[in-house]
Amino acid sequence: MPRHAGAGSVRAVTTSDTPLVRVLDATGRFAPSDAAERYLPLIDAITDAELEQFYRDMVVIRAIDVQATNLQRQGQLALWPPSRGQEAAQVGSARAARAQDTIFPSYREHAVTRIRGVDPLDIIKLMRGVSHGGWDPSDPKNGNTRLYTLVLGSQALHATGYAMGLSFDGKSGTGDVESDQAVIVYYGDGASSQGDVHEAMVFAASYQTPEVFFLQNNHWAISVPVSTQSPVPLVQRSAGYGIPSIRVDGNDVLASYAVSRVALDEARSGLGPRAIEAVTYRLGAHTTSDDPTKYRGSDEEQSWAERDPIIRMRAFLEGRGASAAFFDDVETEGADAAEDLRSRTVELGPPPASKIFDHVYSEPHPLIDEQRAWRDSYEASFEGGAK
Ligand SMILES: Cc1ncc(C[n+]2csc(CCOP(=O)(O)OP(=O)(O)O)c2C)c(N)n1
Ligand SMILES: [Mg+2]
Repeated sequence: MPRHAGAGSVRAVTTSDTPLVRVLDATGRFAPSDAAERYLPLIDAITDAELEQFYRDMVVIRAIDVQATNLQRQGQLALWPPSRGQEAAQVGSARAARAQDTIFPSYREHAVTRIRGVDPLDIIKLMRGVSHGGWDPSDPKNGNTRLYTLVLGSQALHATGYAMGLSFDGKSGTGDVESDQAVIVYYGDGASSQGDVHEAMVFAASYQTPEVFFLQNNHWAISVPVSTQSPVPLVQRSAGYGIPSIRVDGNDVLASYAVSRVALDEARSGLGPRAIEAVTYRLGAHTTSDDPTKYRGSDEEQSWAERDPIIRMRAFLEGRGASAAFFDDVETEGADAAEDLRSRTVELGPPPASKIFDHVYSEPHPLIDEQRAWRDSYEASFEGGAK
């Protein structure tokens, strides 16, 4: 039983009577649960190329994630929040989103952001402290991906406000699935206890926003287990606001894709918000500043390692006859992406000191101009410039 400072006892979350959408079992066998029934036509329509893409996405982002973790350990980054273990939840939902949709991530959605077109180096810049935001959300190459948000749950309010705007502007609910827009917001089990998330759900339900709340229940909010957050499955929280809510095996990329696709298309068509609880697990540390051995046991980690989403999908693809050459090719792509990220990271260097004055105000400001001029003259007072 995990230890937790502050809680009298760790309660078990009652989950046995909550339907769970699952398509692949832990061994990669096609074994749909009862709750998966309505999604089977959609699953059947997934092409071989798409199946392989899901697997490729998961393997490549894991290689990038492991590389970034190593780069932090080697002093190249201030911090890294690993996504290892959560690839299926992220890849399935991100591949389900349509190009016109807007993504509001938390801070661990490395697979989501990459699928939308964000360069992982932009996340590195954020975690290295050389960029304030990481990327430009208005640049079309970033696929309508808003910035990472470290203030837990605040992105849910941003997403709901944005989704309300889509409705007001007639950019959603017209009946054209190819152009109607929807919003998907990512948050964690810990964030699900934040007031911001609840307020966002109240407004979403009141205004029937074109929005999907995508909760990755990775079982931990740093050292606090999900059983301390709630004695009932978290999917019941959104349901309590009248938002149709579904629980999915977040380590099953096919199930994650299907529930997200349906939820987003329902939301975009004017049926109102939807919520998904993706049950997954953070296999790594909370961030590189955390030591999970202080609060959870290796038995638990081991039992989830056996449900690794990548191993599961690989077994499924092998069962369908995917070639060894395909898997080799994916491994090579992952290794190349990781190596490319490493070399571009070490080339980044420090930001210019004057950058501290940028973006303090959106307009030029005399006080900032004065401070910048002072700093420039101070630097000039050193022979060869300030160190
Ligand atoms: C408003 C706010 N309170 C506290 C924190 C400190 N904090 C950062 S991450 C975290 C745990 C979040 O857990 P969860 O929502 O489950 O997401 P996960 O890290 O597991 O992906 C906490 C408490 C914060 N960033 N923002
Ligand atoms: Mg969590």
